[in-house]
Amino acid sequence: MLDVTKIRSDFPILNREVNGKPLVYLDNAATSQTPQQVIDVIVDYYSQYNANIHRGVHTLSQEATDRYEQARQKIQKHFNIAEAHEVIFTSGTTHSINLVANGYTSLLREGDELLVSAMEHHSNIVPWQMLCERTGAILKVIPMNEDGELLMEVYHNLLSEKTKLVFCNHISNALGTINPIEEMISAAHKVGAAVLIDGAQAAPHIKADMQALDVDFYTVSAHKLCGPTGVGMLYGKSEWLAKLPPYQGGGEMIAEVTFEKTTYADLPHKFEAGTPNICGGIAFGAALDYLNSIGLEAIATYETALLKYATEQLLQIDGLKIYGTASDKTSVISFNIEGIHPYDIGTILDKLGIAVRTGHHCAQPIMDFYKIPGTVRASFSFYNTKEEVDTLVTAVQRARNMLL
Ligand code: C6P
Repeated sequence: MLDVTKIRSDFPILNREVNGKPLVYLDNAATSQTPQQVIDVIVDYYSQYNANIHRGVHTLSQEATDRYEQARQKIQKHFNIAEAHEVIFTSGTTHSINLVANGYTSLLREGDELLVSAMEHHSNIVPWQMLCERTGAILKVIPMNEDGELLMEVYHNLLSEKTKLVFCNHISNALGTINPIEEMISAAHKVGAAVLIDGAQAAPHIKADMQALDVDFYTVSAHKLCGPTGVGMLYGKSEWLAKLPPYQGGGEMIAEVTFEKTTYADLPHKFEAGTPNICGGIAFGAALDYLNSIGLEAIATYETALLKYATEQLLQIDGLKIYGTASDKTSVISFNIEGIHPYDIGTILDKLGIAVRTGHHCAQPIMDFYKIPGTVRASFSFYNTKEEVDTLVTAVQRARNMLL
């Protein structure tokens, strides 16, 4: 069991008021809040050892380099990654996916096929569409059913020796579906295709094991797991990272530069041009320490109970429909009330101190599938409580009464 009262005391922001009401923060899928333990690490960096890394011989630079590389090792350990150089620091999931998609330009031929799931965030659609435009490869969609579950039979039929890459989110940000990525990865490998899993929504809930999954690429954004914005990781198997050319040119990513020819640094530096988000990387490591001090299994159990309770309570409201009813699902509830625009509900909830996201959640194809303009999305974290769910339900009921 989690000691949620104690956990909440780690998050200073949870004490604030919004519009004269205690903040009820239910927009965790957009970004999570930051515990004092991580804030302290950020303050410590800027007040004690702010310096550029991998460059200076001076003490501050060495301290910063050590802490940054220790963070890489923490990430390696957390995701059970074979080699530290398979952890590439990026600015987040969007950057990670673009890095891979750009690298594939020289690896694809006209007519090659790429498979994308029907429930992707735009950041796992658009870079691949751009890649297809550059190469003449074809993007095919793995469809889903009304519950927001992928049609796995269709997926297996779509796979062929023409398939070069499959990409899918581990957990959908708009529906909460946990996708059967183990099955997807092993089936893709049978036809020789590589797999990129977008782990942006999964990392705060599931401790994904890169070696057990045997996945080729996996992406994470630190801000979804109690870390800062602007930093994340790309995991890539060494063999794939070696095949991909550098994404950006500049300092840090080179072995030798002359005006005639440049040779590139070894992994991971080949993909880390320029001064990185040093403080962010170190705080990313601290965020993983924080989550591990609570335990991801305990977090998942608590959030699943909260999801069940919130689902039951919200469904008591007349005309409320939930989008995303997969049997395997995490703590995201996307809903609408018949006859009311989601934006109007979100605006009233904000007046009552409740933060939710409204709109298409950067997943317009999902909204097109359900023929809706968007949803209200409440996403729960381990620091949310049953009482906050009750506050949400009462507020949604009130919004309904006002708007209908
Ligand atoms: N989803 C949401 O409110 P970045 O912005 O690069 O850290 O993450 C992009 C991203 C990629 N994939 C998935 C599944 C995501 O959920 C997100 C971010 C936020 O749902 C902000 S749009």
